[in-house]
Amino acid sequence: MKSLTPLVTANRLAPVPGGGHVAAMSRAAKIALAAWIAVLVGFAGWIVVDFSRTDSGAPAIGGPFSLTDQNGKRVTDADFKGKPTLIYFGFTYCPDVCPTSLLLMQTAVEQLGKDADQKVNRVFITVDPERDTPAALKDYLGNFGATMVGLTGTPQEIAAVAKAYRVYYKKVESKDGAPYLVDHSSIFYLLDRRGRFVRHFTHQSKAEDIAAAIKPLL
Ligand SMILES: [Cu+2]
Repeated sequence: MKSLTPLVTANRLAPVPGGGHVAAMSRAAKIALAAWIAVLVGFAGWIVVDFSRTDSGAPAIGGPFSLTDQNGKRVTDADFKGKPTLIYFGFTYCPDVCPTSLLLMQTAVEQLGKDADQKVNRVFITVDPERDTPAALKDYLGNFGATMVGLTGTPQEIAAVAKAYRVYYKKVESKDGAPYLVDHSSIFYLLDRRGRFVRHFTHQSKAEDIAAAIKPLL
């Protein structure tokens, strides 16, 4: 077991007297392993979204935007302050990922109580402004609860907000004359009451985990 001593030293865990060596070493090994897993998981997250940080230490995700909601009203990021916010980018013609994501968003918020949809902003921002007019968003979002906000804008406005949130999207023409699709990253952004990015989820996240992350922000 002495061969493990350098690991203990490297982690600055002094061996404890009275046979505590083994426990200390195994704890150090666990810490080292956990640190590695954190590094690997962090790296995997970085591939999905660039979580580079600003000088102030806050993640460089999000920022001001001005868009049009499903009722034709202009809204900005400031309109969502005061409540935690879940933002998802997608498009109404999306065959599977977006409906799955919007249902997950709804389920997560429902787990916070029956009037939780009044306490959490749920925002769907289209990456297909060409087809997703306010009327199209209104029609579509009616399937996912009354308080879901749908946002669209000019192609330039959508490009700007997608860039701020590090969202990838790309139009893909269909070969058989079917409506085009839009490849897009599938990420939920959780913002606190002041509109600051807290963390992200994907459509494979569990509703319970999303609800648990929102709860302390209420
Ligand atoms: Cu989609």
